[in-house]
Amino acid sequence: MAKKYGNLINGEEVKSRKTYKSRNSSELADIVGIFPEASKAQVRAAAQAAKDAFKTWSKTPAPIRGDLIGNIGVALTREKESLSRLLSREMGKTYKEALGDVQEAIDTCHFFQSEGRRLYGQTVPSEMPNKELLTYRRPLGVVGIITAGNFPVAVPAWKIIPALLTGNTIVWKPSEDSPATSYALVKLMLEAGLPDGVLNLVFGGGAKAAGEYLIDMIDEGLIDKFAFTGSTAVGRKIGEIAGRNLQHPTLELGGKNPLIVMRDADIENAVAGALWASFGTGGQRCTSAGNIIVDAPVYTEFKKEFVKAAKAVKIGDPNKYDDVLYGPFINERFYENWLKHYDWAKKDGAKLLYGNGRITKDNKPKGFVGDPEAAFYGWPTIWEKVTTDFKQFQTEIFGPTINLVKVNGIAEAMEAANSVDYGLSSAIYTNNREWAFIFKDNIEAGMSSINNSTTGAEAHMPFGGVKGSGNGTRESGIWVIDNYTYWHGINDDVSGKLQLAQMDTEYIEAKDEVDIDNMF
Ligand code: UN1
Repeated sequence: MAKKYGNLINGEEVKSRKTYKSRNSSELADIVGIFPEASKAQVRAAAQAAKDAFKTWSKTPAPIRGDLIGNIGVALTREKESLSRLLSREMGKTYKEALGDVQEAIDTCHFFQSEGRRLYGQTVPSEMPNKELLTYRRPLGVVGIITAGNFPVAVPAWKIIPALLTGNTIVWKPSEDSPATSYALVKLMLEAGLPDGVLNLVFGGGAKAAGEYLIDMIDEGLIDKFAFTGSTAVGRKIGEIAGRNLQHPTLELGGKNPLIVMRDADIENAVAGALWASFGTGGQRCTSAGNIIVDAPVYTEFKKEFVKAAKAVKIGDPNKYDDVLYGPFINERFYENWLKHYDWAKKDGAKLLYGNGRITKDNKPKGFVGDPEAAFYGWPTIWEKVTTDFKQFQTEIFGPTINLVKVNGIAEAMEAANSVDYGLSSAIYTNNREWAFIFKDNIEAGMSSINNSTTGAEAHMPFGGVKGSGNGTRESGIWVIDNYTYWHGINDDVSGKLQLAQMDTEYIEAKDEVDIDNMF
């Protein structure tokens, strides 16, 4: 019998009247746990607890908060394998990738542990004598967080760790696809010593459920900052609500990431990068490749090698087979959304090079291992004869599918790469310095790789996109700190009299002009 878990509000486990089951993505009959659907009153109580806890947490010295982040890193390191196994079971990514997901959170802890001993402000010279100017970073207050299920540890950690370090308190609503992993993560964070109410966890769905209730708390005045990873449509809604409350949310939204292969590329390396970018995590990364843009002289060679590599891909339950490239869809909804693009392709006239919809007992690629009907698995799918006006070129599909787009030269490659409404990640394979420079200088994206996949951002680099991929905020590294703090400028006047800036300032007047022509 699966166990029932509660929301974690103010340090207590709080059950809800309504519940739902979290299932093993690779074996739907296996129930990981039963989780609550938080009511609006419970979400409000969590936000109120966070508001109350802010009073003391924001005054806890930053080095002490940093030390606690260090404790979280220690707990995550100790439980790295067990948490990764749980993550892999619940969400369906491979164990190796799950280890990477957890490692990204550990790296984030390492980075922010020592940031607690920096969190620098500035001392700034005043234009007046006996007056000092200083700047301080101040926390924003209560942060509402909603995250997706594809990176259930790394992506929440990118938000939670810097928000805590800078003195904010939190209500987190994780994806309904990964509640057990989220619960375990918060338990480890609480174990590290977080006072009650500093980090609260509420479960449930998005629309007309915990996610929407949490967004409602912005208008109720209980949330001071929102951080969201998910669809562009929901991001826009959060942006509007935050905007009318004069807040600046962190929005990490969709992507349709181009990977360019130029005529001089190392084809073997490009095929390996393209294969991983397209089918790694079953295409369910926001950094997954969406379109592979191939320079005409190597199109045929690349296509041949790429299709050959796709045919050799091993797919199956990652909990049973540790050498699969990818596992199942996170859930049925992801599968159904992915399947629709077969119709779009037919309508627009794309040519199917490889793939055949859902993997079943009677319809499976050679590399499939195990029982395909224990969950939802998709064929690695490759299309060609796709142009930039096709729906499948423009739309984020979030599954194992990729378009090959033939272009001629760097100018056409750049035009195709920039012709989507998204701008998250991007990649080029070339050894030509000029083409690499043109790519770097012109690509409309927040992140770019030269001779590497579109995925694989490191934990201390700025993560985020342009255009439909976000609102310009960045996660990770030093850049994220600006999103969880505001700058407070202080004038400290010890002159004992009223000194008026600009007006009482004793500027030194210039003397008679020097005239070099008449000097010699
Ligand atoms: C995501 O898919 O939301 O760069 C995050 C990468 C990972 C993070 C992806 N480090 O692919």
